[in-house]
Amino acid sequence: MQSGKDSLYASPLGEISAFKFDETVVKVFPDMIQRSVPGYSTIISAIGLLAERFAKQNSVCYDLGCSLGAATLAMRQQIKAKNCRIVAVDCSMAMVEQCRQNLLISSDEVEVEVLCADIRDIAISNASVVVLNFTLQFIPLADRAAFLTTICRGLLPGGILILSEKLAFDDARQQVLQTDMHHLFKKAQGYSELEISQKRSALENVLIPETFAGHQQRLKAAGFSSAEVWFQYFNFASMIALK
Ligand code: GEK
Repeated sequence: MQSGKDSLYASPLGEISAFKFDETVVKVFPDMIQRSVPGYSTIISAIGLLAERFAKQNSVCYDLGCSLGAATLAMRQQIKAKNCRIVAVDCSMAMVEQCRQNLLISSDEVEVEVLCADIRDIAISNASVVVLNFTLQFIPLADRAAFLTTICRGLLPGGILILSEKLAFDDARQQVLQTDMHHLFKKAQGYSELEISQKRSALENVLIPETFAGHQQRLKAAGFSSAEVWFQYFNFASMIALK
């Protein structure tokens, strides 16, 4: 499938319905995420490098909320460990179908399984790497702690969770500044004021960001020994949590 330019919110919409990862989004997703998430490509490349370092022989790497498989592809390219496989999971059938297509384009030694499932329902075990690249923010707040505990239990000693999220800020001025800078980033990427504001309405109550301090505290409570930011570009950050 040819991936198109994201103009889903370019015309005035009478009623803006809650954002869904459906076929219309799948068609423009690479363009959408690239122009909406500052630093997205840098994070994807780094996920490959982190997987190269942390993937262990005979273990499993998970890409949870894999969308079209960008992080899976980066990991598949870099992993050197023998008999290591990747499990990529997304609950949007439209995403999963296209992800499977994208994975056909090159064949490597690392076996990949793409599952259509809710990431809260899958068993996680024998994991050396778990990736949550801008996915946790879509999980209901009340489910996040238990889900992260399941991930930590499924990780081998010395395993890594790569957690990328849109962040919120306790300080009101920081919150306004970082939000404004993200909007300026989107404008510089060619999105109009109307597109930015309609997309923001569609994501309200769907994407719930939290502060770094909140993430760090909960990761430690879930069993991780440390959690730090390795990359941040305005209100988008990627964290490394070590078991
Ligand atoms: C990337 N990681 O390109 N179970 C499974 N999947 C889910 C769930 C859930 N409960 N909730 C949301 N998703 C990707 C980008 S996008 C981020 C991730 C974004 C899936 C949802 O279907 C979507 O594909 C993905 O999480 C979030 O590196 O669009 O901002």
